[in-house]
Amino acid sequence: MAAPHRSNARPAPRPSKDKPGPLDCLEAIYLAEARPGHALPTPTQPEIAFAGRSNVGKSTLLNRLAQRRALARTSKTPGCTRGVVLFELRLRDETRLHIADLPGYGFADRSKGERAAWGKHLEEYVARRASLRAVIVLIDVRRGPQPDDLQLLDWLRFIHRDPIVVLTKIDKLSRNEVGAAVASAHRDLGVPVLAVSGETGAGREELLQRIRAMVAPVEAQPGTDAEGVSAPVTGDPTVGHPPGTAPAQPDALARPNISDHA
Ligand SMILES: Nc1nc2c(ncn2[C@@H]2O[C@H](COP(=O)(O)OP(=O)(O)OP(=O)(O)O)[C@@H](O)[C@H]2O)c(=O)[nH]1
Ligand SMILES: [Mg+2]
Repeated sequence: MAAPHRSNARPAPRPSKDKPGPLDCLEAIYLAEARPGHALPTPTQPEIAFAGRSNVGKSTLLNRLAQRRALARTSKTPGCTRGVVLFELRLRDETRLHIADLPGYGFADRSKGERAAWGKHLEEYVARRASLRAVIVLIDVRRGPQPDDLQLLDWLRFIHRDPIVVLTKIDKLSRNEVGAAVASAHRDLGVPVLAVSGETGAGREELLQRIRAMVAPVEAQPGTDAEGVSAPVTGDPTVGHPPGTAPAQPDALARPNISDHA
């Protein structure tokens, strides 16, 4: 376990011009960090994860969703987030969820052995975490999808994990340029694409609405856990998926090359 993050359970400070909204974050708490060889706590809430290249703005966006300045650590130096870091958020509308901030890929400043250990750790988290409802894949709006992003998206589809693709840092481009980038990513990836800025908060509500839909309680089916959050981690990457839709164990070729983790 690494040094604790700052946690802050107080209501978020809001500029006085804002009216209270249902998606205001009333509580945001650091729960745990797991590095290779360490397990996360047993899930108690539906979870989503932030994935993407190093420095794309995952931790900054998480802070923006939580309306906290320094809940997750951020830095302009790539490789800031070093473990799977778990937070709990409670919104005004009583939505409760966990968000996992993942280390970025595409950052090769570590030994080959360390990167391999990281890749395995993250693959296991994404494939096996029973409470994981969606993976938010962040892509820099100025660069568009890179080969490692495409590999990750392919693999997520292969293991039946729902990706939400989000273009970040839209404050860096004009409105027209952002529109063109969203259309192009949508065309290339074949999935809906959201656009956000962790810096200004643009797109926060739309993203939270998508997330809220993904973490909403599902109808209980006989013999299943409705929330899918208390199933044990069994080593089966298909845990948490409806029976009959589970894919075969992904083979090495289908896996993303996400071993460049910090
Ligand atoms: N202009 C602008 N800068 C951003 C935005 N999001 C993040 N940044 C900056 O980008 C840098 C990286 O941000 P992080 O949130 O630490 O990136 P990360 O994806 O968590 O990085 P790793 O933990 O290394 O994987 C920081 O200097 C942020 O201030 C954004 O939406 N707009
Ligand atoms: Mg980070």
